[in-house]
Amino acid sequence: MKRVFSGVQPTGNIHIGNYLGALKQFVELQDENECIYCIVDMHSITLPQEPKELKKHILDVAALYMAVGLDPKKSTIFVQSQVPGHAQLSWVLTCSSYTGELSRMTQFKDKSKGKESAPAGIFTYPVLMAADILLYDTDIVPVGNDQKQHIELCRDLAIRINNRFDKKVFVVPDGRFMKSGARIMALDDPSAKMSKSAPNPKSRISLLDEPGAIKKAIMSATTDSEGTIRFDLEEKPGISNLLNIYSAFSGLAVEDIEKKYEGCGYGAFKKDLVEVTVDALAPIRERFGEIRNSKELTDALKDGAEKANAISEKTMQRVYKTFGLGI
Ligand code: ATP
Ligand code: LTN
Repeated sequence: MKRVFSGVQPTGNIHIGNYLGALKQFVELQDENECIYCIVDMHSITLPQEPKELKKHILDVAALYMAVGLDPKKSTIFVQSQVPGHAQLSWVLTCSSYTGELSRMTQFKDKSKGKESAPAGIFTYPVLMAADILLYDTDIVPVGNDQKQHIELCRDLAIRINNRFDKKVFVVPDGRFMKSGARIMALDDPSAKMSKSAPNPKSRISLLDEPGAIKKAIMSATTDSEGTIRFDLEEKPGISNLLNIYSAFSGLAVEDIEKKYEGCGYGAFKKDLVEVTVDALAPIRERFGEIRNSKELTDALKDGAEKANAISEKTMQRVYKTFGLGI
């Protein structure tokens, strides 16, 4: 059985990019693997969060994990800050990281914009992510495409430390990416990734959006003037993004969807995509409502933190011993 680990930040409304790129894989993997899914609240404070909002968002993400189909009997679900091992291992890994490699991370460059006042947390963010993964001897990390560089860094750190001590201190993990959901683009600008923080709410579809909001976002999505439904990332990024979303929600191959809509206009295609999306999200919204304020949710997180701590403590003993820390 392989060990799977991944995390989502509690920074706002989870959108269909997060779902199709990451959460959908979480569910697929839970039957055949030992899965550990984290709500990475310590990552979220790399940028200031309003404490009350953060508390709410942590439980929102946990409830969404369960609403999309994660079963706490099969998967371990917990909140990162409840397991001290993440911060402990992060420091050890920080001391094995190079400032050069961290300054080359595209997410750091995008978010810091070269400013002296950029928080140091955005610089060391990928090290904390590597700690999350290595703490659990993870084999597989299901994520969206935007995390490829961070996974590479995590692998480099594991290999570097294993080589230094000439033994397998850490398992070297592999990323896992979806075929049609790995990179969902913004609906209003298909050159940018769909994001929780973009100012235009019509740029994204959140998992808890009402059918009316879903319709508005899809019907106003940016396309092109050619009028044919054809997958072409270079020439037709808007339509290609909608085809990806259609494919990921319906399970149909992109080629089959192209055939289905041969000779049809964008209006008809978009109308059907609204239906496909609304149908896919309705059960998630319903289950979220049932679970969000339940004892089932808080019990699952308590149980998850206990299980995670048990694994984490073992790893930290091994790591401290390897590095000669403690007495
Ligand atoms: P955002 O940029 O949307 O604010 P994020 O990427 O900073 O979110 P998370 O919420 O932690 O941060 O992402 C959770 C998971 O969703 C990650 O595996 C990430 O790769 C994936 N993901 C985020 N955006 C997209 C997207 N547009 N398409 C596919 N996967 C995505
Ligand atoms: N960096 C990720 C969130 C994240 C994560 C992780 C993903 C934090 N720790 C460990 C997978 C494994 C993001 O911003 N999307």
